[in-house]
Amino acid sequence: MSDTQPGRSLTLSREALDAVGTRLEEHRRAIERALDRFVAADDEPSRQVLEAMRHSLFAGGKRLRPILVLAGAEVAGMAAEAVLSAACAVELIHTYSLIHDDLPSMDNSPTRRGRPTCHVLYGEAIALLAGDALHAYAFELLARNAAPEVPADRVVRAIAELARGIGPHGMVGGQALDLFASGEPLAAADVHEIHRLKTGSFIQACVRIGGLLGGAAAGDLDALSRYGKHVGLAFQIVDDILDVVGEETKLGKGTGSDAAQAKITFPSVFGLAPSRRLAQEATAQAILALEPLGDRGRWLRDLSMYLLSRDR
Ligand code: GRG
Repeated sequence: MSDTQPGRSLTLSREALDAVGTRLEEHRRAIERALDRFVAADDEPSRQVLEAMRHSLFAGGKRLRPILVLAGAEVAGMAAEAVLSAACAVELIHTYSLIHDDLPSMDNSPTRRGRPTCHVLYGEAIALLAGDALHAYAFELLARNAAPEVPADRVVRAIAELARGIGPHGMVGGQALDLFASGEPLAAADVHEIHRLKTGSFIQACVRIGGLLGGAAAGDLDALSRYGKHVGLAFQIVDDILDVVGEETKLGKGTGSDAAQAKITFPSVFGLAPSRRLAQEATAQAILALEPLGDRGRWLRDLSMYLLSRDR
């Protein structure tokens, strides 16, 4: 994808892209190990619910949201290890949202990430409970953040941040608007609003949770908020574009599902080429937001460019 502002490149060199990929892989491994500890295979009164939770949790997700928690904390100078349980908490929330989104009463999806969805394997009741259990356990994990360098008042703010990002003023609100909007003619502002709530507010909360737990100064937190808002929008637009032009084997799901369900997406409302431009603009805005952070914003900047060029 090309630049949107003179002198400001949105394209990483091949070496820089590889370096981001390597770093993401390291983070992903650390998160997978922690998740495997936190949601252990033998640690639940209901074997079925636990199996269903683990089926969806260990299905090859990109772990973007936990990585953003770690990145937000890094900006504030906090080590990844100290916020690892919070990072895992947001992945539990993400997994709950996908399980519920796939249910027959919502998107009715038979596959996700190339595997049968939770309700297809375990039935609807267990899938609902697995989502509920992940949701509850996420808040338990966040509240139990045990690192001594993270004071309790920061944990309380992070809990409020997560609840806000995924509740009626965030992900759930956006999901409801999206469900009721399918097939309806919408104004451009409505499309932005649906996606800001459904995807953006949770992604923004993840970056802010890292910053809050790390004790970021007000100005830094403001930069992280603006970055999270724009990168969340760019992420959703690229997701919509990939549903039109992506490769099914890489995505682990069929493409064209949004169009088949008359979903409100950026390409369906604005067209493919304008959607690409919107994703570039949102990424440029995300990078601009990092300017006050100087070198401390470098990893988040590279990450936003990597996400713009992703193919899965
Ligand atoms: C059910 C309350 C409730 C909310 C559902 C997450 C969601 C809201 C709907 C899923 C459909 C969708 C495409 C949402 C946009 C967010 C998004 C791009 C989700 C996929 O996130 P990735 O790409 O997934 O990070 P992986 O598989 O990598 O974990």
